[in-house]
Amino acid sequence: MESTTLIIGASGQIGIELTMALRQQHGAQAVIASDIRPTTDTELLQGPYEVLDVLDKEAISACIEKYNVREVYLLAALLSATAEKNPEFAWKLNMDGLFNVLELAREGKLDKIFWPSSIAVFGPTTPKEATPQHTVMEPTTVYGISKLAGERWCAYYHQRYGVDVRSIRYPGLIGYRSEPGGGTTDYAVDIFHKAIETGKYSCFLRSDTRLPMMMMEDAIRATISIMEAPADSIKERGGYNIAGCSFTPEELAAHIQVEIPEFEITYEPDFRQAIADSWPSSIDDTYAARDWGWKSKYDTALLSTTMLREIHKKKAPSTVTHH
Ligand code: AKB
Repeated sequence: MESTTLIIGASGQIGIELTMALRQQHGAQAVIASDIRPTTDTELLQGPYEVLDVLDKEAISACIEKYNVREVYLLAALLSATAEKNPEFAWKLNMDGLFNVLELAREGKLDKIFWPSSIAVFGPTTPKEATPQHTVMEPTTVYGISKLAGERWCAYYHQRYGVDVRSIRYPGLIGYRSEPGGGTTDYAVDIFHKAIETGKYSCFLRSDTRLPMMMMEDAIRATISIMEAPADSIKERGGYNIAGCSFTPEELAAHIQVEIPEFEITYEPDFRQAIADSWPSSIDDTYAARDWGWKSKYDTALLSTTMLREIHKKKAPSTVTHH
């Protein structure tokens, strides 16, 4: 049987798009999508789909055997805002899920793993501008703590057992195909939907909160390129900084107003403000550029026009205007 790739957490914001991209590249049967619940998503059902709990190591092992899986993308996790509401479960899910997959690789059942880290590994004592690859890391959220610990475990499994695990510190990801799920950067997706649906948006972060962000297409390209890079070019076995663009809610609103002049934004910061305040505002990604050729394509203006155009298309397929 041909070897296959397993995506755990395929129904999530990154999972859906990554499944589509990898199936496009390798064929639908070569990519096994899985998540904790059954799906009705027609994209995910284009190829094999399994109900799989990342906390059930035996079930993952059986799935690996059934499909001759050699590569795993482990995307199941609680994101920053949701994790703060249930810290104990967030720690369990984010850490035990990773251990299960790292252990299966150590046992020789997998050749390669992708595990997502995040800008949440940084904290208030980290330099905020052009945050370097190697710097002070004192995260204050349970999500950030789990990502930092996860990075260290990935590096440990690589160094001690030779496990080929690769990771990226994603910034906020902005896409039009899938909904974000419980992150602090989610406003930058919701704002486009609300701008088109109602012309108004109430933002849960302050107007001047600058955060690192990235168009989903860039993020998927980064994920596939780090996984395709030769093993000896991957020097960082924790997580790589990657940069897309950085903006504040006020700046993003101004970009939207270029195309929807009547768009109005108001601000009602909630508990997510403190999370955002602890994160960098921009990222230095020279290590990713040097080691595996990373370069982003989307600036804030292109991100904004792409989001508006594509969401419009989805909502009113017959009245599309192409910019
Ligand atoms: C979140 O906001 O929790 C995520 C992230 C930056 O990891 N989007």
